[in-house]
Amino acid sequence: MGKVMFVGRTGCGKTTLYQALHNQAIDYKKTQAIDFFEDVIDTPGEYMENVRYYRALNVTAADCDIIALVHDCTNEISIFPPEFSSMFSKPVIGIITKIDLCDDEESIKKAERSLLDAGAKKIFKVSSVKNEGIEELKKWLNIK
Ligand SMILES: Nc1nc2c(ncn2[C@@H]2O[C@H](COP(=O)(O)OP(=O)(O)O)[C@@H](O)[C@H]2O)c(=O)[nH]1
Ligand SMILES: [Mg+2]
Repeated sequence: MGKVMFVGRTGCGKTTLYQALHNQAIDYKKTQAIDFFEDVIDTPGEYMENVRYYRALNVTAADCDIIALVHDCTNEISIFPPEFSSMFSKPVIGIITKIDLCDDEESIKKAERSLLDAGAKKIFKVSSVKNEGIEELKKWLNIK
């Protein structure tokens, strides 16, 4: 699939997901700036939390092939406005993280609905900590 850009609020699990997708030890590290890796662009949560940074996300999207809206299922409120995907001219997927912390079907469904409303065309459900859904996402993104 080429390069994927992770977008989502601080703490939703973007950096941990990067580590899980690359078989790295899970190690907390605050993302202070945009991190460019071979197959992933990891963005700081502030870029999503502050509307003034939307433009920076948009510019950075030029360097990726697909955008992933990352949402933590324990968070009841989605940060993505409806049709958020329309600001990108690239395919947009949704990734629901921390599914190990959400055993009720309703919070997962809610997360799924908000990501679809934001314009995600395909939804993945993962736990980086329990290694659930990671292989499927890895395959789909063609991460080696
Ligand atoms: N239980 C659980 N915790 C997670 C998972 N993914 C991330 N976390 C935790 O959530 C916190 C924020 O993760 P981080 O990847 O830094 O979020 P980011 O700000 O989006 O990059 C860290 O304490 C992680 O250990 C997961 O799948 N399950
Ligand atoms: Mg981070």
